[in-house]
Amino acid sequence: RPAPSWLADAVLYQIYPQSFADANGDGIGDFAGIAAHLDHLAWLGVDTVWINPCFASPMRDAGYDVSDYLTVAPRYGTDDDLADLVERARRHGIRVLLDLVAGHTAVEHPWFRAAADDPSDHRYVWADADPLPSGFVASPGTRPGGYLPNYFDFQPALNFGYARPDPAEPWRQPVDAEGPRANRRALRAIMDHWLTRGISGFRVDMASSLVKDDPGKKETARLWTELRGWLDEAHPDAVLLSEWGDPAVSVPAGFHGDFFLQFGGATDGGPLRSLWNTGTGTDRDEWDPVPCYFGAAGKGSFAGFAAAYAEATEAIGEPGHIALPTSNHDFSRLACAPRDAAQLPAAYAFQLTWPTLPAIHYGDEIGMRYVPGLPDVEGSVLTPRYNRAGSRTPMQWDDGPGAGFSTAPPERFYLPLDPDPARPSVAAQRRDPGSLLHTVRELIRLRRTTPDLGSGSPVRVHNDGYPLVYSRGEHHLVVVNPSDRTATAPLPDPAHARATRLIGEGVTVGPDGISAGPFGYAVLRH
Ligand code: TEU
Ligand code: CA
Repeated sequence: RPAPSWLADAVLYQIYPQSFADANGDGIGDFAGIAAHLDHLAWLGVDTVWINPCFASPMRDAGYDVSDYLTVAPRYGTDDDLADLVERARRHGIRVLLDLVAGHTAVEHPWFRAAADDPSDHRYVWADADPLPSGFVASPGTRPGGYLPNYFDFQPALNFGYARPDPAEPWRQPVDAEGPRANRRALRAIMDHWLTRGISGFRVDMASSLVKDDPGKKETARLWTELRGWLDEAHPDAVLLSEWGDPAVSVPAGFHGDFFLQFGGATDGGPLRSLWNTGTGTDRDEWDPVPCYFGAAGKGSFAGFAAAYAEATEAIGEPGHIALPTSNHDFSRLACAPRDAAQLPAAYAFQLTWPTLPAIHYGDEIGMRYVPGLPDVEGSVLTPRYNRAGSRTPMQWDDGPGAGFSTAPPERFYLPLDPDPARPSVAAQRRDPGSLLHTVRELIRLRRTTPDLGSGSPVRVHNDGYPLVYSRGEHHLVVVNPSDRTATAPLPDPAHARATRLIGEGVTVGPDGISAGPFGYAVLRH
């Protein structure tokens, strides 16, 4: 079954619900807060939102530790509030995707509490062995042995079996054993529950992690193919996007898009960074120990990025199945320091004209920065150098003391606001037609009204040094210079000399070729 056609010009927006908007003044974002800001999203032009996990949870990993998949977390509202949000979003032309944490639960989940006391339970990967196999964590219950965690220790892996079962190691169960079968049924029931309530699909957390010791992820792919087969009957329009990292495997298994290009940047600065600047990051250490986004001179390897993209696209057989996020709740944002602001329009010009599914992490549309030095909140610490909380701070709606995020006193916010007195805001940028927010909006509008620029139409790269030069479809040429120096390239075709600029800054195109000033960009029609 092909991807739904609306995905070709979809622009995804990621909402970290804790931090988007707080409607009831308790210092934590909620569903009613999101509903109150749908106008902003519709004005910006996004048509799909993905909400990070919003289910019942002890919140030791921001909700990626689910204790009940069928009830929302009370801090965000009620099940009815979510239903109301989904309906209001629909009226704004916006689809809602939820986050499916398929591979693990919280230790507080009733399934795990039962398993920790019951040696006949097979919902989790449990070794009744002494000593425990490596990687296992000691039982918190009366049952001997211990369990396999999937991410943090308090996130026990659900048992979907091992690709290479071994009776001598009984926790290595076959994928068709009773526990894995029960868990696959549970996944169907969870998906069915929320799809029946009007959501459009899921972003699947750690989708590749389900079957253990699975070389090539063949058994994990088989599992998702089976689930997709069920969805095709029960909810044929449901969209599944994977956090997997290998679209050549995840897309044939039934995912419509894979967050492939979020990897490779992790703690050194995030998704687009690996494209923009593959340097070690030492160029910013003089001002800030936190990994950041761009290198001053544009040291990145676009050629490497383009090659990885081409290889993945060839394996899938068509473009449009790779998601390219600006950043997310795990990685540093596009901006870390004031000097990054000058580079953001060009980054967006690239993201919104490349044949990937663009995803905007809330706040990136105004250039909210990665905030260094925050406390560990809800499992956000990863390394001493990098704290995930820095990309999860409250959304900056206006220039008031609480940034329009909440009416609670800022000291009661669940995470501190960016303390920078010059922090950007939606209100200020809406008043300024030259702002990043207006540029992003215009680029989104262009993408969504120009089939050549959508994710379904292929790309032809003409120059993979600086400036990047590529064609989209028959009639569109894109020039992007990630560097702070003027860069030139030959014209791919003499006809381009007469091209019309649809949007851009700092790029000239003429009979002598293309010249792009520092961080210049242009989308041209010829
Ligand atoms: O992240 C899984 C994942 O791939 C991480 O290893 C990621 O690369 C890391 O956070 C880099 O900073 C997902 C969620 O996005 C994350 O927030 C959760 O903590 C994790 O799963 C466990 O559910
Ligand atoms: Ca609230």
